[in-house]
Amino acid sequence: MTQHGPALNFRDFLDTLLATGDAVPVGRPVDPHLEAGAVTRRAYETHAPAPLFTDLTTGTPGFRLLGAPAGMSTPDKGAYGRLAAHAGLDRDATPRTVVEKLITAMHTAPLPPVTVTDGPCKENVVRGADLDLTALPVPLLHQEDGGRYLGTYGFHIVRTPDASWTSWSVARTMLHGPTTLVGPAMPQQHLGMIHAMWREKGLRTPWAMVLGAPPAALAAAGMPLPAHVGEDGYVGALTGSPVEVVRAETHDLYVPANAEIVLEGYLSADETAPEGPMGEYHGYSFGESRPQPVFHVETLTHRDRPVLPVCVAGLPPEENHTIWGTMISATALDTLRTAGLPVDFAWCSYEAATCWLVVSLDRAGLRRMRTTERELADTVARVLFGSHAGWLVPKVLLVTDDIDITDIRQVVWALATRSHPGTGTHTYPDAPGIPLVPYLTPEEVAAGHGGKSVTCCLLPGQLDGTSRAVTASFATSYPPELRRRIVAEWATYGYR
Ligand SMILES: Cc1cc2nc3c(=O)[nH]c(=O)nc-3n(C[C@H](O)[C@H](O)[C@H](O)COP(=O)(O)O)c2cc1C
Ligand SMILES: [Mn+2]
Repeated sequence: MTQHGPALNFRDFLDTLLATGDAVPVGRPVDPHLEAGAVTRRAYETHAPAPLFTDLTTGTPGFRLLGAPAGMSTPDKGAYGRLAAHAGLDRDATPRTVVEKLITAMHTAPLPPVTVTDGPCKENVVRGADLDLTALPVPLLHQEDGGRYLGTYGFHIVRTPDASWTSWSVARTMLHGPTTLVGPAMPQQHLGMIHAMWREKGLRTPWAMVLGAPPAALAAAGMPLPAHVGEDGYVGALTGSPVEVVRAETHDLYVPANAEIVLEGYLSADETAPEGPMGEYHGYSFGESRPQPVFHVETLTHRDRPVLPVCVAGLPPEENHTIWGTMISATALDTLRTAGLPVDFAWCSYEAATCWLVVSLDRAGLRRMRTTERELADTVARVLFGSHAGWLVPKVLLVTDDIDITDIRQVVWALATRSHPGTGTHTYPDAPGIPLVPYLTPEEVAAGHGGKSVTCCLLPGQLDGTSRAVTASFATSYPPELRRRIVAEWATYGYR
């Protein structure tokens, strides 16, 4: 018996998407070389269902690809339906419901995984001379890419040498050879931290990568939870059920038992190879490769007719925005609240490509702070930019809670009408940040800090409650009784 349900079983997640029409079985042969990526790209950009490619023109027969596993849908289907399923919620869940559930789970006791002796991920075990990753239908996602990417929607599993901390984290991996992959392990990310611990001992890092993982596990692995917090126990807290894991074939790491595909091996201590370029989350490809660590695969295990999920990074919305951005929103909101700031909500607008976080402030709480704009911006910067999640966020926008920050039109209106071009933006050149941000100078990239800001979208007087501004809109400019009647009788005005 393996555990079921869309949040804890990728195959069930896929079946639910197919049943609701939010995934489509692609009924024609498709080439993994660019064609699957192009179809997936178009699906993201038109909010179309996730394409399930079952008939691939190259690669080991039986393997399938699922593009856009957490792409956006059209509102009639539940725009955030695929995201919501990752958090164990119904298709019609709002961003706020998802984020609050993620935060509640952060304050719930971890529910560690349970070990089972067998699972669907062991239906096929490939090793030795039979192992050739290059024979799999690994897609070339964009014509600019420096290689074929196997791991775009999977997570790494590593454990500290003292076994006190197991980390599940999402980061991309590119094919390098028949049994090798190459990909980033940044020192600020937990994969890089744990890799450094093994390297210091002169040892290679036991490693596994899970593809087609339980969606809740993938989401947790894309979430900047603090160091030494196990994402595996967080998934249990989030879903209310411990994840079923099974021992790897090659070493003592444990992997989700119902995963579609598992790669087992090690991360070599010092070996690197060129990786990239790849079309990335910010919406650009920079046309150069960088040396990154090499991952050695000793064993491949997979389900029958396995499904490889594929994220084709680029212009929003794709999973770096819908999953990563939402997970950053939750951890950042929790950090700001815990610091005692009067924060209503925090949201990485998908349209901003995980390059900004909008924070809405409770108006009464803001007045009680008796603060200045400068002080407020500095406090937010200090609290946020010093955190693991805040390292990922280059720009912050502050607005009051009359703005629904999950509606980009309202955010644009606030940014245009409330932030002063001369005094509204406060910069933090010493704050450390992720070096992948497109506008950073080479000097800032090398230094590891700079290019970070807090923009206050606050009208004069909004801090002390003396602002005379009243929004002119349907919601605010008419008596409630009149609005209710108009809505109820809308068709009688000639509207269908
Ligand atoms: C689809 C997707 C792709 C991602 N790709 C990378 C990546 O290539 N490198 C990286 O450092 N982080 C990547 N991330 C973000 C990390 O998963 C995220 O920052 C997470 O917090 C890292 O785990 P850690 O906090 O345990 O280090 C990606 C996230 C998602 C959802
Ligand atoms: Mn972590």
